[in-house]
Amino acid sequence: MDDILIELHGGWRKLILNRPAKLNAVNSAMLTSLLAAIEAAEADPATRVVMLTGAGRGFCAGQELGSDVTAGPDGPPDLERLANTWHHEVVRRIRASRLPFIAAVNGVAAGAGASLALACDIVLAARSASFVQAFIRIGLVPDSGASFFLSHMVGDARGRALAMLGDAIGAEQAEAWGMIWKTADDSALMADAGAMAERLTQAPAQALAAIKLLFATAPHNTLHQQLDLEARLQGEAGRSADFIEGLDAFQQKRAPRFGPA
Ligand code: T3D
Repeated sequence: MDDILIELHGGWRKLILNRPAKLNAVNSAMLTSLLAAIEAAEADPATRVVMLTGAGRGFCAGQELGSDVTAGPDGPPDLERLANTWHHEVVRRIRASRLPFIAAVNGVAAGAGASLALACDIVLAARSASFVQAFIRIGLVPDSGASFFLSHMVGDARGRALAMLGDAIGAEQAEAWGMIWKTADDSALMADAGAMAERLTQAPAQALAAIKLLFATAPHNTLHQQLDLEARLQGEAGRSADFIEGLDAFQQKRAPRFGPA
Protein backbone atom coordinates (compact mmCIF):
# COMPACT_ATOMS: atom_id res chain seq x y z
CA MET A 1 0.00 0.00 0.00
CA ASP A 2 1.38 3.44 -0.94
CA ASP A 3 2.01 5.51 2.15
CA ILE A 4 1.41 8.72 0.20
CA LEU A 5 -1.49 8.83 -2.24
CA ILE A 6 -1.52 11.46 -4.96
CA GLU A 7 -4.79 12.59 -6.52
CA LEU A 8 -4.66 14.90 -9.52
CA HIS A 9 -7.49 17.43 -9.81
CA GLY A 10 -6.76 19.58 -12.83
CA GLY A 11 -4.71 22.52 -11.58
CA TRP A 12 -4.23 21.15 -8.07
CA ARG A 13 -3.23 17.92 -6.43
CA LYS A 14 -4.09 16.25 -3.17
CA LEU A 15 -1.40 14.44 -1.19
CA ILE A 16 -2.90 11.96 1.27
CA LEU A 17 -0.90 10.61 4.21
CA ASN A 18 -1.96 7.01 4.05
CA ARG A 19 -1.23 4.91 7.12
CA PRO A 20 -4.64 5.21 8.75
CA ALA A 21 -4.15 2.35 11.24
CA LYS A 22 -1.42 4.47 12.88
CA LEU A 23 -3.23 7.78 12.43
CA ASN A 24 -0.79 8.48 9.58
CA ALA A 25 2.23 8.64 11.88
CA VAL A 26 5.23 9.23 9.63
CA ASN A 27 8.62 7.57 9.43
CA SER A 28 11.69 8.29 7.32
CA ALA A 29 10.47 6.11 4.43
CA MET A 30 7.09 7.83 4.36
CA LEU A 31 8.69 11.27 4.57
CA THR A 32 10.95 10.30 1.66
CA SER A 33 7.77 9.56 -0.33
CA LEU A 34 6.23 12.84 0.81
CA LEU A 35 9.33 14.77 -0.28
CA ALA A 36 9.17 13.07 -3.68
CA ALA A 37 5.47 13.93 -3.99
CA ILE A 38 6.16 17.58 -3.17
CA GLU A 39 9.01 17.63 -5.70
CA ALA A 40 6.74 16.16 -8.37
CA ALA A 41 4.12 18.83 -7.68
CA GLU A 42 6.75 21.56 -7.96
CA ALA A 43 8.07 20.12 -11.22
CA ASP A 44 4.64 20.04 -12.86
CA PRO A 45 3.87 23.41 -14.46
CA ALA A 46 0.16 22.56 -14.53
CA THR A 47 0.03 22.22 -10.74
CA ARG A 48 -0.82 25.47 -9.00
CA VAL A 49 -1.93 24.30 -5.55
CA VAL A 50 -1.23 21.37 -3.23
CA MET A 51 -3.59 20.04 -0.59
CA LEU A 52 -2.32 17.88 2.22
CA THR A 53 -4.67 15.64 4.21
CA GLY A 54 -4.81 12.31 6.00
CA ALA A 55 -6.58 9.02 5.32
CA GLY A 56 -8.98 7.71 7.95
CA ARG A 57 -9.75 9.43 11.24
CA GLY A 58 -6.40 11.16 11.80
CA PHE A 59 -4.40 13.81 10.00
CA CYS A 60 -0.95 12.80 11.27
CA ALA A 61 0.20 11.50 14.67
CA GLY A 62 3.73 12.80 14.16
CA GLN A 63 6.82 10.66 14.12
CA GLU A 64 6.02 6.97 14.15
CA LEU A 65 7.14 5.65 17.51
CA GLY A 66 8.89 2.68 15.92
CA SER A 67 12.27 1.70 14.53
CA ASP A 68 13.39 5.21 13.48
CA VAL A 69 13.36 6.34 17.10
CA THR A 70 14.30 3.14 18.88
CA ALA A 71 17.76 2.52 20.30
CA GLY A 72 19.76 0.02 18.23
CA PRO A 73 23.01 -1.87 18.78
CA ASP A 74 24.95 1.36 18.17
CA GLY A 75 23.15 3.26 20.92
CA PRO A 76 20.35 5.81 21.01
CA PRO A 77 18.62 6.96 17.82
CA ASP A 78 20.01 10.00 16.02
CA LEU A 79 17.00 12.28 16.24
CA GLU A 80 18.96 15.29 15.05
CA ARG A 81 19.63 13.53 11.76
CA LEU A 82 16.04 12.33 11.56
CA ALA A 83 14.85 15.90 12.02
CA ASN A 84 17.31 17.50 9.63
CA THR A 85 17.06 14.92 6.86
CA TRP A 86 13.33 14.25 6.86
CA HIS A 87 10.94 16.17 9.09
CA HIS A 88 12.58 19.54 8.70
CA GLU A 89 13.27 19.07 5.04
CA VAL A 90 9.52 18.65 4.44
CA VAL A 91 8.83 21.90 6.30
CA ARG A 92 11.58 23.69 4.36
CA ARG A 93 10.20 22.45 1.03
CA ILE A 94 6.63 23.49 1.84
CA ARG A 95 7.71 26.94 2.97
CA ALA A 96 10.14 27.44 0.04
CA SER A 97 7.68 26.19 -2.56
CA ARG A 98 6.21 28.46 -5.22
CA LEU A 99 2.91 26.65 -4.62
CA PRO A 100 0.29 27.44 -2.01
CA PHE A 101 -0.23 24.48 0.35
CA ILE A 102 -3.61 23.88 1.98
CA ALA A 103 -3.80 21.57 4.99
CA ALA A 104 -7.17 19.87 5.32
CA VAL A 105 -6.86 18.61 8.88
CA ASN A 106 -9.36 15.78 9.06
CA GLY A 107 -8.51 14.54 12.57
CA VAL A 108 -5.84 14.61 15.23
CA ALA A 109 -2.56 16.36 14.33
CA ALA A 110 0.07 15.49 16.93
CA GLY A 111 3.75 16.30 17.36
CA ALA A 112 5.42 16.73 13.99
CA GLY A 113 1.99 16.09 12.46
CA ALA A 114 0.73 19.36 13.94
CA SER A 115 3.84 21.11 12.62
CA LEU A 116 3.21 19.64 9.18
CA ALA A 117 -0.25 21.22 9.16
CA LEU A 118 1.02 24.55 10.48
CA ALA A 119 3.76 24.67 7.85
CA CYS A 120 1.05 24.88 5.19
CA ASP A 121 -0.12 28.26 3.96
CA ILE A 122 -3.79 27.87 4.79
CA VAL A 123 -5.09 25.42 7.38
CA LEU A 124 -8.70 24.24 7.38
CA ALA A 125 -9.67 21.79 10.09
CA ALA A 126 -12.65 19.57 10.75
CA ARG A 127 -14.54 20.67 13.86
CA SER A 128 -13.65 17.35 15.52
CA ALA A 129 -9.93 17.67 14.75
CA SER A 130 -7.40 18.47 17.44
CA PHE A 131 -3.82 19.70 17.70
CA VAL A 132 -1.46 18.17 20.26
CA GLN A 133 2.07 19.25 21.05
CA ALA A 134 2.74 15.62 21.93
CA PHE A 135 6.54 15.94 22.12
CA ILE A 136 6.68 16.63 25.88
CA ARG A 137 4.55 13.56 26.58
CA ILE A 138 7.46 11.38 25.46
CA GLY A 139 10.35 13.53 26.68
CA LEU A 140 11.05 15.33 23.41
CA VAL A 141 11.00 18.98 22.42
CA PRO A 142 8.91 20.74 19.78
CA ASP A 143 10.36 20.31 16.31
CA SER A 144 9.50 20.64 12.64
CA GLY A 145 9.00 24.35 13.30
CA ALA A 146 6.55 23.93 16.19
CA SER A 147 8.27 26.46 18.47
CA PHE A 148 8.48 28.96 15.59
CA PHE A 149 4.92 28.47 14.41
CA LEU A 150 3.38 28.54 17.89
CA SER A 151 5.25 31.60 19.09
CA HIS A 152 4.21 33.50 15.97
CA MET A 153 0.69 32.18 15.66
CA VAL A 154 -0.65 31.96 19.19
CA GLY A 155 1.96 34.05 21.04
CA ASP A 156 4.48 33.27 23.73
CA ALA A 157 2.14 32.59 26.67
CA ARG A 158 -0.11 30.13 24.86
CA GLY A 159 2.71 28.60 22.82
CA ARG A 160 4.84 27.83 25.86
CA ALA A 161 1.92 26.32 27.75
CA LEU A 162 0.91 24.14 24.81
CA ALA A 163 4.50 22.92 24.39
CA MET A 164 5.08 22.34 28.12
CA LEU A 165 1.73 20.77 28.97
CA GLY A 166 1.16 18.81 25.76
CA ASP A 167 -2.59 19.37 26.09
CA ALA A 168 -4.74 18.83 23.02
CA ILE A 169 -6.70 21.79 21.75
CA GLY A 170 -9.73 21.45 19.53
CA ALA A 171 -10.05 22.95 16.07
CA GLU A 172 -12.40 25.71 17.24
CA GLN A 173 -9.93 26.76 19.92
CA ALA A 174 -7.13 26.69 17.35
CA GLU A 175 -9.20 28.93 15.10
CA ALA A 176 -10.04 31.32 17.96
CA TRP A 177 -6.34 31.56 18.82
CA GLY A 178 -5.29 32.29 15.25
CA MET A 179 -3.44 29.00 14.76
CA ILE A 180 -5.50 28.00 11.75
CA TRP A 181 -7.61 29.76 9.13
CA LYS A 182 -11.00 28.11 9.68
CA THR A 183 -12.95 25.23 11.11
CA ALA A 184 -15.41 23.35 8.92
CA ASP A 185 -18.13 20.84 9.71
CA ASP A 186 -16.56 17.40 9.47
CA SER A 187 -18.77 16.44 6.55
CA ALA A 188 -17.92 19.68 4.68
CA LEU A 189 -14.14 19.73 5.21
CA MET A 190 -13.00 18.07 2.01
CA ALA A 191 -15.49 19.96 -0.15
CA ASP A 192 -14.48 23.28 1.44
CA ALA A 193 -10.78 22.51 1.05
CA GLY A 194 -11.32 21.41 -2.55
CA ALA A 195 -13.23 24.62 -3.32
CA MET A 196 -10.39 26.64 -1.84
CA ALA A 197 -7.83 24.72 -3.91
CA GLU A 198 -9.92 25.29 -7.02
CA ARG A 199 -10.18 28.98 -6.23
CA LEU A 200 -6.42 29.31 -5.75
CA THR A 201 -5.77 27.66 -9.12
CA GLN A 202 -7.44 30.74 -10.63
CA ALA A 203 -5.33 33.21 -8.60
CA PRO A 204 -2.20 34.88 -10.02
CA ALA A 205 0.53 32.30 -9.37
CA GLN A 206 3.47 34.72 -9.35
CA ALA A 207 1.77 36.90 -6.74
CA LEU A 208 0.97 33.85 -4.59
CA ALA A 209 4.61 32.78 -4.67
CA ALA A 210 5.68 36.32 -3.74
CA ILE A 211 3.22 36.37 -0.83
CA LYS A 212 4.82 33.17 0.46
CA LEU A 213 8.22 34.85 0.34
CA LEU A 214 6.94 37.97 2.12
CA PHE A 215 5.41 35.97 4.95
CA ALA A 216 8.52 33.81 5.25
CA THR A 217 10.74 36.85 5.71
CA ALA A 218 8.42 39.07 7.78
CA PRO A 219 9.10 37.44 11.18
CA HIS A 220 12.83 38.18 11.09
CA ASN A 221 13.06 41.28 8.91
CA THR A 222 12.93 44.84 10.14
CA LEU A 223 10.15 47.03 8.76
CA HIS A 224 12.67 48.71 6.47
CA GLN A 225 13.96 45.40 5.10
CA GLN A 226 10.41 44.26 4.55
CA LEU A 227 9.48 47.49 2.77
CA ASP A 228 12.46 46.99 0.43
CA LEU A 229 11.41 43.42 -0.31
CA GLU A 230 7.77 44.38 -0.85
CA ALA A 231 8.88 47.10 -3.28
CA ARG A 232 11.08 44.65 -5.20
CA LEU A 233 8.38 41.99 -5.43
CA GLN A 234 5.76 44.60 -6.32
CA GLY A 235 8.06 45.75 -9.12
CA GLU A 236 8.19 42.18 -10.43
CA ALA A 237 4.42 41.79 -10.07
CA GLY A 238 3.93 45.07 -11.90
CA ARG A 239 5.84 43.69 -14.90
CA SER A 240 3.79 40.48 -15.02
CA ALA A 241 1.14 39.46 -17.53
CA ASP A 242 -1.15 38.82 -14.55
CA PHE A 243 -1.09 42.51 -13.62
CA ILE A 244 -1.95 43.53 -17.18
CA GLU A 245 -4.82 41.05 -17.11
CA GLY A 246 -5.92 42.17 -13.64
CA LEU A 247 -6.06 45.81 -14.72
CA ASP A 248 -7.83 45.00 -18.01
CA ALA A 249 -10.40 42.89 -16.18
CA PHE A 250 -11.03 45.65 -13.65
CA GLN A 251 -11.49 48.26 -16.35
CA GLN A 252 -13.71 45.99 -18.43
CA LYS A 253 -15.73 44.99 -15.33
CA ARG A 254 -15.17 41.26 -15.87
CA ALA A 255 -13.52 38.43 -13.92
CA PRO A 256 -9.75 38.19 -14.53
CA ARG A 257 -8.25 35.13 -16.24
CA PHE A 258 -4.78 34.73 -14.82
CA GLY A 259 -2.34 32.57 -16.72
CA PRO A 260 0.20 30.00 -15.54
CA ALA A 261 3.24 31.14 -13.56
O1 T3D B 1 14.07 13.40 15.09
C1 T3D B 1 12.93 13.84 15.13
O2 T3D B 1 12.62 14.92 14.64
C2 T3D B 1 11.88 12.97 15.80
C3 T3D B 1 10.57 13.53 15.55
C4 T3D B 1 9.77 13.82 16.54
C5 T3D B 1 8.55 14.54 16.23
C6 T3D B 1 7.33 13.93 16.84
O3 T3D B 1 6.35 13.91 16.17
S1 T3D B 1 7.39 13.38 18.45
C7 T3D B 1 5.70 13.00 18.76
C8 T3D B 1 5.31 11.66 18.21
N1 T3D B 1 3.89 11.46 18.30
C9 T3D B 1 3.30 11.16 19.45
O4 T3D B 1 3.89 11.05 20.49
C10 T3D B 1 1.80 10.92 19.37
C11 T3D B 1 1.49 9.51 19.81
N2 T3D B 1 0.07 9.27 19.67
C12 T3D B 1 -0.82 9.70 20.57
O5 T3D B 1 -0.50 10.33 21.56
C13 T3D B 1 -2.24 9.36 20.31
O6 T3D B 1 -2.29 8.26 19.41
C14 T3D B 1 -3.05 10.53 19.71
C15 T3D B 1 -3.23 11.62 20.78
C16 T3D B 1 -2.38 11.12 18.48
C17 T3D B 1 -4.46 10.01 19.30
O7 T3D B 1 -5.01 9.30 20.34
P1 T3D B 1 -6.27 8.32 20.06
O8 T3D B 1 -6.73 7.83 21.39
O9 T3D B 1 -7.24 9.03 19.20
O10 T3D B 1 -5.69 7.13 19.18
P2 T3D B 1 -4.79 5.89 19.66
O11 T3D B 1 -5.65 4.76 20.06
O12 T3D B 1 -3.77 6.35 20.65
O13 T3D B 1 -4.02 5.56 18.31
C18 T3D B 1 -4.61 4.76 17.29
C19 T3D B 1 -3.54 3.82 16.75
O14 T3D B 1 -2.50 4.62 16.17
C20 T3D B 1 -2.90 3.02 17.87
O15 T3D B 1 -2.52 1.77 17.34
P3 T3D B 1 -3.30 0.40 17.80
O16 T3D B 1 -3.18 0.33 19.27
O17 T3D B 1 -4.72 0.63 17.37
O18 T3D B 1 -2.60 -0.67 17.06
C21 T3D B 1 -1.65 3.79 18.17
O19 T3D B 1 -0.62 3.02 18.74
C22 T3D B 1 -1.25 4.26 16.78
N3 T3D B 1 -0.42 5.47 16.83
C23 T3D B 1 -0.79 6.70 17.16
N4 T3D B 1 0.24 7.52 17.10
C24 T3D B 1 1.29 6.79 16.74
C25 T3D B 1 0.89 5.46 16.57
N5 T3D B 1 1.73 4.48 16.22
C26 T3D B 1 3.02 4.83 16.03
N6 T3D B 1 3.48 6.10 16.19
C27 T3D B 1 2.67 7.09 16.54
N7 T3D B 1 3.14 8.35 16.66
